[in-house]
Order: sequence, then structure tokens, then C-alpha cells
Amino acid sequence: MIKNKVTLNFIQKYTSILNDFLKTNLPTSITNSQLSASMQYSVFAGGKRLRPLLLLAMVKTTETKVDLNTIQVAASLELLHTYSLIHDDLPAMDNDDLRRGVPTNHKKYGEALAILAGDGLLTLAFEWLTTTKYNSQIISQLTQSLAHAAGPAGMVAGQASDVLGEKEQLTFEQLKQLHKQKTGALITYTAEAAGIITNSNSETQKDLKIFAENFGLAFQIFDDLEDVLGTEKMMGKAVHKDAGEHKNTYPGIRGLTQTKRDLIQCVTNCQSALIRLQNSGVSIELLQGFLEYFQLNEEEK
Ligand code: GRG
Repeated sequence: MIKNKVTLNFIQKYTSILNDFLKTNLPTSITNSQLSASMQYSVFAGGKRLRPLLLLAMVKTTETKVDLNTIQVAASLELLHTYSLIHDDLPAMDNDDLRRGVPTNHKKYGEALAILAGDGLLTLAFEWLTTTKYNSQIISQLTQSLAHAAGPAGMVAGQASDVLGEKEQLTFEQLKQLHKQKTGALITYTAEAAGIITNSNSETQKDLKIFAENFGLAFQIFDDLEDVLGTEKMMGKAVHKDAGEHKNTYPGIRGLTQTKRDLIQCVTNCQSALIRLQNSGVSIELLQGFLEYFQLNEEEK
């Protein structure tokens, strides 16, 4: 999928560092053994670690060293992301049996424990975020930014619009807003967090944010496209589900051809933000490699 050597090496190195951090610190943070098994099941179910990796890549791009505190902030984001997936899969929400090719949390541990595993991961994310050795101003800014991104003006609002909008046809603008909140907010947080940690100037922070906002939208558009074009084997989860459930999706509202154009536009916007960053003197190769994620294979084009 991704061929850029700089990005590939970075992903390999930091996925391993993130996984080690999670393996060391997650079990010791939970006191109930069944809850622990349920939380660990989803955290170690084979996620790509995309959000923490993006956060670390942005820190690196601004030529700031990634240290253990940065890893802890990145890992806390993965906990929060995992909570959102567990709750999203529940019968009351998307009612999914498979995620990442294995049974969803509630299928394996039951609904009660799945809800609690999500609650545990959400709250632990903030515990980890607030116990780094960054100074109190950075911690306070990171906490506010993550709470805003994940909460009722961000991801939770997007999920509410999704669940409530299922029975009606959304307009394109409503769909874009839904995606911006549901999937985009956490990805945009990666840029905000990197800006806070590195104390970057306002132009750099602005361009990182434009990159992340467009990356987030591209990510959701790509997921919608794969749901139409991909196979269950490729995706590790049920596909063609959105259309079957009359969900509001990019292909459903925009049509396939325009959806592919929308994806290309988002990637172009990401590239323009990177060029501006490059003009300010930083190397953009690492972040450029992440854009290769959005390549459709030959049959899908
Ligand atoms: C339950 C409050 C609440 C929110 C759920 C993000 C979300 C909100 C639901 C996920 C819906 C979904 C499947 C969107 C498609 C894009 C997406 C977020 C996919 C999952 O993220 P990946 O691909 O997952 O990064 P991995 O498995 O790699 O961790």
C-alpha cells in the first residue's frame, strides 16, 4: 500500500514502540481481570494505529524529538479511538459482528462488558494524557483539545447525527459536517496536539490543521468507497453494509464518479498544505507518504 521508504520505516518503528507502550502500561492500569481482557482484546485486535502515528509524524515533521511523553499522548489517543469503535459496533449503534476480521467486543464479551471496556478506555485516555511530564499549560491545552474533539461538539455529535440521520436523506453539506465531526475531529486533533507539543508558529499550526482536516475527510470518503468497491476478505469486516442499510454515504449522495473526484480534491488539499510547510523549511516526505493510503487499486479506479 504505502511505498515511501521514509514513511514505511517510520510506521514500522513507531507502531512497535506504541505497541510496547500499550502492552506495558495497559494491563497495569486495569484492576478487574475480565474488564482487562475485554479492553486489551480491542486495543490489540490489529488496528493500524493511524491516529497516533499521524500525531507522531507531525511532531517529527516540525523537527521536534519524539520522546516518551509524546508516545504517551499518542497512545492515549489510540485508547480513545478504540473506545469509539467498541461503542460504534454495539447493537444499539451499528450492530456489527466483525471488526478487523475478528468478532467485535460485545460478540466476544457481551454488551455490558463492551460498554464498560469503552468507558474504561475513554477515561483512561485522559488519565494517560494528564500524567505525562509535560508542563501544566501543555497538559491543559491537550486535555481541552482532546475533550473538544471527542465530545458533544465533535465525534459524539457526529455519531449522534449519523444514528439519528439514518432514516432521512442528508444533504451533501450535512453529510460533510457529519464526517468532519465523526471521523475528522480525532484526526484533526492529531494536528492540534502536535502544534501544542512542539509550540509551532501559527502558520505551521494552520497548515498542519488543514492537512489533518483534509486527511480526515479523505479517510472517511475512502472508507465509504471501499465499502462499495471492496470485498469482505480485503476489509476484515462486513462490506456493502452502508447501501443495504440506506446509510448516508458519499457514494450514495454524490455517486461513485464524483466521490472519487472528492477524494482526489481532499488529497490535493493535503498536498498544498504540505508544500506550504516545505516552503517554511521542513521536510514533508514523511507526511507525504501517508497520502499513499488513499490510492485505489486498478479494479477500483
Ligand atoms: C461511538 C461516540 C462514538 C463514536 C464512534 C469513529 C466512529 C465514531 C465510528 C466509526 C465509524 C467508521 C467505521 C468510520 C469509518 C472510518 C473509520 C473511523 C474507520 C476505523 O478507523 P481505523 O481504520 O481503524 O483507523 P483501526 O482498526 O485501524 O484502528
